[in-house]
Amino acid sequence: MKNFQPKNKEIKAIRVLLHGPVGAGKSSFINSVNNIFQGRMTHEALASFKNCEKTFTSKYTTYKIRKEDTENFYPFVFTDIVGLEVKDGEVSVDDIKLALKGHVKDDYKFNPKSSLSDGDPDYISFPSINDRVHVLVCIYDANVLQIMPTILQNMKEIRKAASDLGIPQLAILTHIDAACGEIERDLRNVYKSKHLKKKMKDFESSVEIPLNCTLPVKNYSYEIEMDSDVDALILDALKLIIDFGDDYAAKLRIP
Ligand SMILES: Nc1nc2c(ncn2[C@@H]2O[C@H](COP(=O)(O)OP(=O)(O)OP(=O)(O)O)[C@@H](O)[C@H]2O)c(=O)[nH]1
Ligand SMILES: [Mg+2]
Repeated sequence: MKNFQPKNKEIKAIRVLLHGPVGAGKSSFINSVNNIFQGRMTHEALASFKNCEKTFTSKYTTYKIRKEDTENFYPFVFTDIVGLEVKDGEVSVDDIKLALKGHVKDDYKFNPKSSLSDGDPDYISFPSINDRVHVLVCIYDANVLQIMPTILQNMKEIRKAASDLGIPQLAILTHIDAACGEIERDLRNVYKSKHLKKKMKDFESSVEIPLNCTLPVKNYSYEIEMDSDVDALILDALKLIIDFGDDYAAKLRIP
């Protein structure tokens, strides 16, 4: 991953958009990736305290991964999007659709009352192929028994918009340590756990993302030291995400 370069020479960085319910582990995933590349614990994307009901992330912030001891960054970036909160109404589904096409400026603060529109200072009227999202990743907590129908509906709508644009999609199942005792005991049991397998199948039918595009991950959360078993699953997921995004970005041409 350290040597990755986008196939399309016009693309500066593969843009990964993470979306999913509040507390699913979007920020923690970005932190986990950053930890691996820095070789130590980091907290760039600030994960929230457990059981935080309101979403903690509210800005359209792009996170870059710095190359160790340099001023340069790796050619992939992550946008950690606001949790799909339902209490405040129609949230950001429309904004997320705009983000997919590259219309949303960095640091835009989501407004649950109204969606972004042309003319707003945070609206990019003519997005470049670098502003666009190249791969969409849905993040779910493996312990949530049933995703709320409203959230599921929002997520479906976002995925449909991505599909219409041809943007590839993956799902990441987090909190797998808390989902199964065998996995908590030893993360290497991840593909042996019948319980997790069933969970993944259930998710496949409810979110309609195929099993071979669904990746189990345990984010760094309570650890104070790096752990190679945690890294292995994060890197498996990251590799697939970047490959999918790179294939899509390779087909984009400057208009
Ligand atoms: N045990 C465990 N805890 C996790 C995992 N992933 C995230 N967490 C914890 O779950 C809580 C929520 O994680 P966040 O990364 O803040 O979730 P988020 O999706 O960014 O949430 P919002 O920004 O509020 O939408 C934090 O306390 C994390 O430490 C995981 O894989 N295993
Ligand atoms: Mg967050």
